[in-house]
Amino acid sequence: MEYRNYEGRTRKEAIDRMFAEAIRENRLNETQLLRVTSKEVRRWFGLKKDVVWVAVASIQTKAPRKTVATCRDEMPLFSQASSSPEPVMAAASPKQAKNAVKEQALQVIAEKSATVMKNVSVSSAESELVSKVNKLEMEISSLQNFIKQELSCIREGLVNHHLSEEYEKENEIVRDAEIAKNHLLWIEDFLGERDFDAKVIADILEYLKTLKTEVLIDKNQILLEVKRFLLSHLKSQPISLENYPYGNNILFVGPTGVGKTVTLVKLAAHLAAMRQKKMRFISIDRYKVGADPQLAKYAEILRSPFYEIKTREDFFKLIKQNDGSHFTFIDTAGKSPRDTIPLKELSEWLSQCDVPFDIHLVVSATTKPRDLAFVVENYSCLNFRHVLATKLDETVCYGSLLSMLYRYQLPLSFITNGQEVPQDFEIANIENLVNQALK
Ligand SMILES: Nc1nc2c(ncn2[C@@H]2O[C@H](COP(=O)(O)OP(=O)(O)O)[C@@H](O)[C@H]2O)c(=O)[nH]1
Ligand SMILES: [Mg+2]
Repeated sequence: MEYRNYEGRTRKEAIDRMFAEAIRENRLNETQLLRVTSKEVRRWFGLKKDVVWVAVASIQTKAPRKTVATCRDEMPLFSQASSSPEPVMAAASPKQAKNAVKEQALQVIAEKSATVMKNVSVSSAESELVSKVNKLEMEISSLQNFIKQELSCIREGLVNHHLSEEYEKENEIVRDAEIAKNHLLWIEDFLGERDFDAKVIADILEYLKTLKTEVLIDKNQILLEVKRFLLSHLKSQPISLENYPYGNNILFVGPTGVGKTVTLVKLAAHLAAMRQKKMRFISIDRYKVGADPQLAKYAEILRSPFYEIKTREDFFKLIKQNDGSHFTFIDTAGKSPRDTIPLKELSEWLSQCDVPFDIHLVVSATTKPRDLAFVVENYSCLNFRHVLATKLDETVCYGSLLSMLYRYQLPLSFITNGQEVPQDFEIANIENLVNQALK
């Protein structure tokens, strides 16, 4: 490889010169322009500044082709010498002839060594090029390997990342499912501790299992769902004391000692006394145990008539007789809810009267779920319209009462939460009760 500079006053001139020379020397293909640069030169003893453009070209030195002539050149010295067209015989004397041959031989040797030198320089440039190409090839292949390795690393990394994400997700699902399962056990215990009935708990769990795991992994959300479930499944009933819509003959039934008599007076005080309505009290005593003296006393305080009834005839007569009372409050005295005969009798009494009765089944909130169910079933022959719950102040577990209302789809009319007459008495608010029950 050879490098040459071509100068010109312009860039074009420098390049043109390079091409002109290449054409002249018939080596256009071997000439390659490497770069064109400009430089400053000073002429006229440094007085004038000029810009000169320099084109730098590389010239590929060709390996000489093996022509017939070069083959001949490569032939052994003496054979070439013998085939030389120059006749050695032209010498004047043998000595001269000998010298001539010697001279000719020297000339051939000189020519030959020049050719060899030329070939040596060509072949060294070639081998340099070949080694450079080899080196480049090696570099390219090592680069390719490097890229391949890097790509496979990246691919592997991506796959691993994806797999670990999937694994994490699966783990999370399994973990959440486990938490949800534990929370279902927790809510089961929670409701059981608050006296909810097993059947109601089973229904609540069945509902909860239909919800998404996201809900079930959060205890507060579970409580909200239980509340929602209960509120949507409990029967509610609008009650107003100012405009009581269920009739004027109000009858309380229920087990002994739950607070019927006291609560009847409380209701009378709110419903009639506060509204300045005339009222009367009747006590039905089927067991001949004697009417509750409390009721007679309260009737006296409220300046209202009080009647104690022991026979059906007396009852019919009294119900038919109108003494001008706006409300009739009827109390019942009993021994035990197991004794169903008097309940059936009372049911007949009521059905044989033409008057409609607004019957409240009075139960204590402290009663166990099974006992409450038993009471409801025994008193069902009386077709009571509502349940009235007493003694809410004596328990913190309203599960039993709510379970009964849920199972039998009964509405709650009033609640009492203390012995004070008439204060400890309220219209039932199911939402409040559910909130309290789930505390
Ligand atoms: N702590 C509490 N005691 C009540 C409540 N209601 C009634 N009682 C009491 O329960 C007892 C029985 O009441 P009573 O009216 O005679 O029941 P009855 O046999 O069903 O007529 C009485 O001592 C009442 O004062 C209440 O809401 N809370
Ligand atoms: Mg009583």
